[in-house]
Amino acid sequence: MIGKFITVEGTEGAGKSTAMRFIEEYLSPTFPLVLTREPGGTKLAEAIRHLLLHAKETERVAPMTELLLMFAARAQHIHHLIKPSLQAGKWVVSDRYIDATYAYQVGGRELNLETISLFDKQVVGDVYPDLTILLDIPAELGMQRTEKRGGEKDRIEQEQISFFDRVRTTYLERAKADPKRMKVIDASLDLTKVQAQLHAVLDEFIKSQSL
Ligand code: Z5A
Repeated sequence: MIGKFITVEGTEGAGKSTAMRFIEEYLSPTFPLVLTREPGGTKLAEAIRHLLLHAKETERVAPMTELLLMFAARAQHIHHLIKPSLQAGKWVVSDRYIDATYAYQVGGRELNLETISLFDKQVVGDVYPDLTILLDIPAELGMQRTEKRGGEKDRIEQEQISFFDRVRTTYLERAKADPKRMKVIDASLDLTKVQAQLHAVLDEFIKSQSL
């Protein structure tokens, strides 16, 4: 792969969308960027996203169905967008990716880790992020932020606080296990301080690429 792959992760309301805008502003003058998100990023993957987040009205989504749909969307995303973009030398920045599956489906839903690792190997393979920015925030504060923002909660956002606590713990455990790739940012601070941390992480990453 020639381009670089950056992912942004965090629990609900951590500020990922806000961070994506900042990253775009910061990198786009220098690097050819493709901004995307998961679940989603292609037409079919966006249709799967809609099923995943708004299927409540039709029938309850079983945890294993949720997992398989996440990976189905990801397979499309990798094949049609991420891989070709990286091969064309673009920098791909994705709002969520594989770490979200470990955090939400292993941590949150308590699905089997080995099953997910197997799909990780088969579907993601070597299309792993070069840098993952984890926006860390206590679940309660993240929920307060999204409540303040307003709008209807999707199916996953309606989970209990204990679910989001497990999601956060799993994210932090993954970051601890892979500190070179995953950089943790304190997202509970005000926007200027969050942006300064993002700035520092991106600068360090760019510097490491040009060595
Ligand atoms: N999911 C999964 O289960 N498994 C997977 O493998 C994948 C995903 C890939 C969709 O994700 C759902 O899919 C998600 C996980 C699951 N479900 N949940 N929960 P999503 O990324 O589309 O949805 P989200 O996590 O719910 O994102 P969000 O609610 O839009 O939050 P956000 O993008 O992190 O936050 P934001 O919109 O940038 O900020 C929230 C508000 O806080 C907003 O009003 C901001 O202006 C404000 N804000 C942001 N930063 C700050 C600071 N620093 N201070 C004060 N206020 C701030």
